[in-house]
Amino acid sequence: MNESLNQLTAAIKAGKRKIARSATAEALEAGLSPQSVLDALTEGMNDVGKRFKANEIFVPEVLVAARAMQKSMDLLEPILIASGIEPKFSIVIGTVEGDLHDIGKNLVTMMLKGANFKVIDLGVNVTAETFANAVNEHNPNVVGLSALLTTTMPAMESIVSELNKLNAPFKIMVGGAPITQEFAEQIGADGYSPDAASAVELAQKLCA
Ligand code: B1M
Repeated sequence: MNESLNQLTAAIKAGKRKIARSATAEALEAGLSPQSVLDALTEGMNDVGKRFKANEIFVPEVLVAARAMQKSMDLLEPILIASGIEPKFSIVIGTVEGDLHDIGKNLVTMMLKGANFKVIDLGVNVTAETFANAVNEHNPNVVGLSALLTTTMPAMESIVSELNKLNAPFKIMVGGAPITQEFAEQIGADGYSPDAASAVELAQKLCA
């Protein structure tokens, strides 16, 4: 592989923002394809996801890697769009109504972006109506709901129930500290994941 692409992958893994940006600029100036730069970036984030899942690294390291990824994406995204290379899959994501916790949801969002998902992040305290409007507007492959409070689990249930009434071909995935596989099944979600790395694997599975 080209030296600047190797450097980019290594910079993402180590969370080195400046190097990620300069390696991206170098690769693009050298005429390497935007897709090959994206692949190098995704390889770095994949590795971060695997190590996070294996408890070899923790939230701060993932956040630092995600910021390095963003520096690279700032340069890459306009070029990807101009070349017609669009993410294949999209996800609408948000923290459910009544719940203001977003650190975990943001981590999931960053990892999904690193896996080349288009992410429409609705933020926190998101009502069923806002989710439904976003589904109608963006026609996503997946809708992701996050909840951190036992008191907002009923909101998750009613949002899933409302979304399941929509006549659209998307899947619903849920997560957050109090959520379990059993709860996900009980409320009619299509999948549950316990952490950000598994969330990417689940989203990919739901899109397959
Ligand atoms: Co709050 N809070 N909090 N809080 N807070 C908890 C969750 C709590 C467990 C603390 C405690 O009492 N021990 C408790 C909930 C208890 C319960 O429900 N049983 C609690 C409470 C009670 C409250 C308030 C009610 C406190 C009060 O005001 N009396 C209040 C509620 C506000 C509201 O939401 N309406 C409140 C407020 C806050 C802050 C605003 C101060 C702040 C949030 C800041 C923010 O998010 N911007 C906060 C924080 C930081 C926490 C703790 C300390 C940390 C949560 C966190 O970010 N974890 C938390 C206690 C704890 O966990 N130690 C606590 C790190 C994050 C990376 O993990 O979010 O689990 P997590 O995300 C993981 C996975 O769950 C998964 O992937 C992520 C990454 O691996 N995941 C998904 C998450 N979403 C996913 C979605 C997916 C897939 C996977 O698919 C779509």
